[in-house]
Amino acid sequence: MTTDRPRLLLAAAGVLTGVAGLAVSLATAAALHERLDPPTAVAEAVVDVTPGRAAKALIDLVGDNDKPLLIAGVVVGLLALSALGGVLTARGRWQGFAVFVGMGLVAGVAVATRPNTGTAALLPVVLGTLTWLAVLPLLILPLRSSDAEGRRRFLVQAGVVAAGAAVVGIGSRFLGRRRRVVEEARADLELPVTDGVVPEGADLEVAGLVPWRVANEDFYRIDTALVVPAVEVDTWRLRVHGMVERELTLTFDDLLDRRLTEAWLTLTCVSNPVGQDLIGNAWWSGVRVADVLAEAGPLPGADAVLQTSEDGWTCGTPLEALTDDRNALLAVAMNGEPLPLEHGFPVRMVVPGLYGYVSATKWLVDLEVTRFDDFEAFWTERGWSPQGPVKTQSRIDVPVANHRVTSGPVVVAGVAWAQHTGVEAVEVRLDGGAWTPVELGRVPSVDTWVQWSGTIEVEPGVHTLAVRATDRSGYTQTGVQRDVVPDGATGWHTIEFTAE
Ligand SMILES: Nc1nc2c(c(=O)[nH]1)N[C@H]1C(S)=C(S)[C@@H](COP(=O)(O)O)O[C@H]1N2
Ligand SMILES: [Mo]
Repeated sequence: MTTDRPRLLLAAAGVLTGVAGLAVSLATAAALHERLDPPTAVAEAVVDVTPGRAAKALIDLVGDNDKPLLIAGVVVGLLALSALGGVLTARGRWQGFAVFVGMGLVAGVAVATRPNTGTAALLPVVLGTLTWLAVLPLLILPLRSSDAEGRRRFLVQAGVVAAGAAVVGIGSRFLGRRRRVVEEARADLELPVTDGVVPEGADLEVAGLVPWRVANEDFYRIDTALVVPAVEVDTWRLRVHGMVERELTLTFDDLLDRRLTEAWLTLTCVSNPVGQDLIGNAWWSGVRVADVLAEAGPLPGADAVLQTSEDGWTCGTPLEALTDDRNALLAVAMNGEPLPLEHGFPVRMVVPGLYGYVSATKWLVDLEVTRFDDFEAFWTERGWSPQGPVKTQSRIDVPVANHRVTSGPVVVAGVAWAQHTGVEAVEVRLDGGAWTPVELGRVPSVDTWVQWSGTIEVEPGVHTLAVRATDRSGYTQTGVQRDVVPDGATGWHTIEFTAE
């Protein structure tokens, strides 16, 4: 009896059903100020269940600005399955319903397994799924009769559903967005910090060379959060516990009551391939982690601090690096401003000499003094090394790889880094010839990158330029090319350019 029902209309009924449920669930999530709406939770879960290397590739892929792509993919998948659900009702209504119930279950599991989600986070999924189950029969029943009257009734119902979804969708835009609230609080926050003055001679000001101080807007961003956590200053707490004499819980004001330290510090990502730009230098203001840990009193036997962010990301840092004399900071400001939300507002950690994945927790809320033997953290579970000291590296910014220059004297420039060890010398090599030293910018400490520049003579033709740094421990960068997994890339950045 149902074979002549037009498939296209059934698919349309399915898609419209999908949209209606989605609108209801997004509106519910917004109304509840949930950090994660169901499609975002599914997208994050996809990243999470993807093992090791594939996860890294995925995060690289969606890395900086392309996160919305993954969420868009989830929504497209949802709509495609909704269309299928509509079409399947021709075979028996339960088959169509099963598709929607299945999607609801997947979303429910994804939301429930996200960190820091209470039962309230499931409400958007539940209401969205109920909407699906209510709307689907409403749309397919009129299509039972294939006559003009049935079509007319379908169009009327579809119009009503579409209008309802639009109202819900637009309405939810106006609901208070937590992010906006936190952005406003951040704008009003006055911190007792300074802007930092770039030291004389640090920035060589060569055209095309990355500025020595990287502006907050230009600073690289790496994290697993698809939605930037919006953490309110008033409710923020830092808990310090585990193997300590005294547990501490600090409010933001408690933290600011302590002595503030400010320092230039270069942050680097372990996933930075040779020659790439997942690195930046900024002026950080915050409280020394060592001061806070001293108040808590780490117990003998502890060798690590397990850090946890508001969104449940974790990393393990050597206790030593947080208690020795280096400026490991609970940072509240970056380049003289409260941390941007993307960079960990209101408090993150930065540790000179360690890659971000083992030290630089953004949206930090918890420090557990513990032992490396007793835990695994987000990236170590995925095959990355528990220890992540920054490897000495260097990069050529000028000339740009594969560009053309005029033959004769050619300016070459770039950056080199060996945080907390310091860069001693940088050399370049043209066309496999002799290594020649270049000049270094003046830096305020061993914790920042160093700019380098020089002039080389080049004849017309295609050339190869390589760079290598020697750090203050006497180590010269190896030419052996190694990938970023498990503890950072090695090798000399080498480019080709043409002189004419
Ligand atoms: N909460 C949280 N903090 C995090 C991460 C993350 O995924 N989640 N990634 C870390 C990594 S791998 C790096 S390299 C730095 C990057 O900091 P940035 O985005 O401010 O440059 O943050 C670290 N802190
Ligand atoms: Mo990283």
